[in-house]
Amino acid sequence: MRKPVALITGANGEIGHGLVDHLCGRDDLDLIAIDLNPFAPEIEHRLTAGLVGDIVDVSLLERLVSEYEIHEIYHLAALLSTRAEYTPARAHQVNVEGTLNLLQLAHDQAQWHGNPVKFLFPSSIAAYGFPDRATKAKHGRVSEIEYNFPTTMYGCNKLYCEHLGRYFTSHYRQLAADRTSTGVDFRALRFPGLISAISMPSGGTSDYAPEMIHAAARGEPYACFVDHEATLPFMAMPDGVKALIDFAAADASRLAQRVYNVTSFSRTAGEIRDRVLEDFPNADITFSPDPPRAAIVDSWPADVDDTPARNDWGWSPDYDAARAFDEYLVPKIREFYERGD
Ligand code: AKB
Repeated sequence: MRKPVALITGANGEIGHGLVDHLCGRDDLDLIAIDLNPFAPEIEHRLTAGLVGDIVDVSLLERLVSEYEIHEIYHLAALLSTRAEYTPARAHQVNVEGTLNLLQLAHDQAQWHGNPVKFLFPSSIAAYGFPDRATKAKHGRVSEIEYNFPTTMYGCNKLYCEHLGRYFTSHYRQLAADRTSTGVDFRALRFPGLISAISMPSGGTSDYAPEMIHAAARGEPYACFVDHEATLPFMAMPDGVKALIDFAAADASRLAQRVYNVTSFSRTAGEIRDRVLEDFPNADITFSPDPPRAAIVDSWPADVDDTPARNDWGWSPDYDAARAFDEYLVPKIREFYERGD
């Protein structure tokens, strides 16, 4: 008899640390995880099983379904935007082929146990592509269906996988004689720049915000790779986890779309620097733009319209900019470095 479980991929990552805390200890589903790297101790002991491996390895996924009955998937594993530019073929393999493997697994599992499989997919503001900063500034808040012209491999991967998830939910095997419901319940959130106090950013282009704060807390100089006017939407990591949990719990009948924007607050890099200096007055923060990385940030929206998420499934952030810094980032980052993690 296989155990009914929820599966997290990329559990060691920034979102994974927070999500494992929320998902472990559920009485309806045990929690298993896959990650390329060995699990951090604070994660591993919360898992029923942790498999170290690659989501592109079909034999690993076959081993998984031989032991577990998968009812929910939180697919966090991905190569983020900057890292993906240095290894685009590998990024496509992990971000797209890995996602396809898991969507196929979700379909097959749903056919086996006869229940829909919820597939939570963190997409990104990287799915957008403005031609330049002036157009971005003039346009302001962007809806899900505007400016979907990504300029990075990661953004292309995320946009395509949104469509792939929609296909598996509504059109997979549409010409089959014995066509039934696909059983895949794909749900994607386009996250802004997520800022975590307890895990280091890894390979993202929005990472200048968390990197700046963490460097200040360590007493190290930080040369920001965008200029002080560069603007992005951001979100404190606890809200990122909350959005995934609330979205997963929403009744499917309330969802008018499969892909939703969510955001908390937009800030320029200069405003973030100014806020950091309030708590770290000696922080050595300079601006030394790296033109190609700065151009990626300029192609992403200054703000997103998350009205559909608010209307359809009650999204609302707990942390605005003030609370994010006052009650989460500054105190938790100080604690993180004082503990010597
Ligand atoms: C990145 O910078 O690649 C990510 C993202 C905005 O999706 N943090």
